[in-house]
Amino acid sequence: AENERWGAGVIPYAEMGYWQPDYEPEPSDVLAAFRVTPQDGVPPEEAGAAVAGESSTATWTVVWTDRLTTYEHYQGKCYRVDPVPGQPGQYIAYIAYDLDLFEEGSIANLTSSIIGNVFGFKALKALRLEDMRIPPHYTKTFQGPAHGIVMEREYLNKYGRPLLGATVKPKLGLSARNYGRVVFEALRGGLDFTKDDENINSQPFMRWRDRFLFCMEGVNRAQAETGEIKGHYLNVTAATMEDMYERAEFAKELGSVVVMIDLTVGYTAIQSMAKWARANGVLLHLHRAGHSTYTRQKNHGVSFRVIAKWMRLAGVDHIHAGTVVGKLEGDPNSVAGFYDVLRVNKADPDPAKGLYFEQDWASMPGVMPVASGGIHAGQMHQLLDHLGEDVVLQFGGGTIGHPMGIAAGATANRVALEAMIKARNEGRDFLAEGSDILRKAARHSRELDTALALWGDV
Ligand code: CAP
Ligand code: MG
Repeated sequence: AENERWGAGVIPYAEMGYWQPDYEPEPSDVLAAFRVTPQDGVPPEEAGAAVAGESSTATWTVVWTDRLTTYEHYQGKCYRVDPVPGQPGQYIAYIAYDLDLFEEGSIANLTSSIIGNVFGFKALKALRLEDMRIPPHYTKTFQGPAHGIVMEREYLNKYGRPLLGATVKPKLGLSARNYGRVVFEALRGGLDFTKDDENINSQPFMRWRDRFLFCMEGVNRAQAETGEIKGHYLNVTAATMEDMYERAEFAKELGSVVVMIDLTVGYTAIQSMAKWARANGVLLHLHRAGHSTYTRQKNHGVSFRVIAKWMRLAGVDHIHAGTVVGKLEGDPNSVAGFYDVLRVNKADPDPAKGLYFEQDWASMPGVMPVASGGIHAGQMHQLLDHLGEDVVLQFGGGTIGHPMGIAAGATANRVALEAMIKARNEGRDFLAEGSDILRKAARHSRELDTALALWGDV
């Protein structure tokens, strides 16, 4: 019967030793939780074993050369399979991988195993990598954030509140001088950061060198006017590493505190830039461009919480991680889980937040999460409540769409934030009293008053 299902000569992975219900994971094992949806007739243990096998040592049949290795040591072991309540046909398969399966400090190597082949398996209807436990033994082989949250605040000399930013809009088409004007206006109005958009690189309407020059002119003028340290995330995403390094070097020469890359550049390029960022004392912002193609479906792909773990290891200082209240999807519990992955040093499993394992980061610095996408000043109390203090709140439309102009949009955000932080520090229930706090602050700020009139206070 087995052979009928799999074809002649095909040995079930469970029988090859990839299903080991008695296995107790070692503290140094890398663990993964996969949501598997087996094809009809495929037992869930076999599906889990197949994933364990194909993501570690196995192929579809026993090979003679297995005997030339201590193969039991290298086999991925599916040690538990649980049905998912309320989702018939779906199971969570837990797999343990020996540390020796992975090259030290390489996300490319880790992912070529864990997500390399398994998502195309015929025996599965769908597969989703929900979470991973990265043991300290492995964590310690990665650089981690170039600087991290604590050091970022020291560079910027800004403490005790979320940082404020804005993405320059329209996304494409502005000339360099007009682009630099937006940067200057938003920063002088009260934001800490402005940002290139994910798809601004070096197009015919604005080449990168011109953008960098005019942006940094805006940054420097805003710093001189406000006495605060300001930054513009200069996107150095390009076709080759040589181009990325050239752009990053120029950004540093101009005195930029931060450069930016997109997730689309790939894991190795991200790790290279993280190394560059640490060596050069420049913060590294990562835009998660493209992630939804594989993070959004609930039964297939890779959860963003796993991407967030990989990116903390890879060494970025900032990563977009969701807003809860904005224009893009993201439920409060999962987003809270993403933020924990980025900021907390030691976390216990928390099913509500989608955290399947304990995670000990062994003091690896935290990554500053970035909340961006359709948010505005009228949501300040909700944003502070959901996302906490160590976060960059980015209002693109919510700054540049302000009827009184860009600087006024920035001021509205800064006034709203400072009013909310003050209320919180006084021990008030800022969430319940949020609208009230905003409206009172707006009495002294025409900028905030106008923003609330246009976008509302929820
Ligand atoms: C936001 C944004 C960001 C998205 C990314 C945009 O603009 O610039 O790219 O927020 O999503 O292009 O939509 P607004 P995420 O502030 O004007 O909405 O942060 O979830 O990765
Ligand atoms: Mg964008």
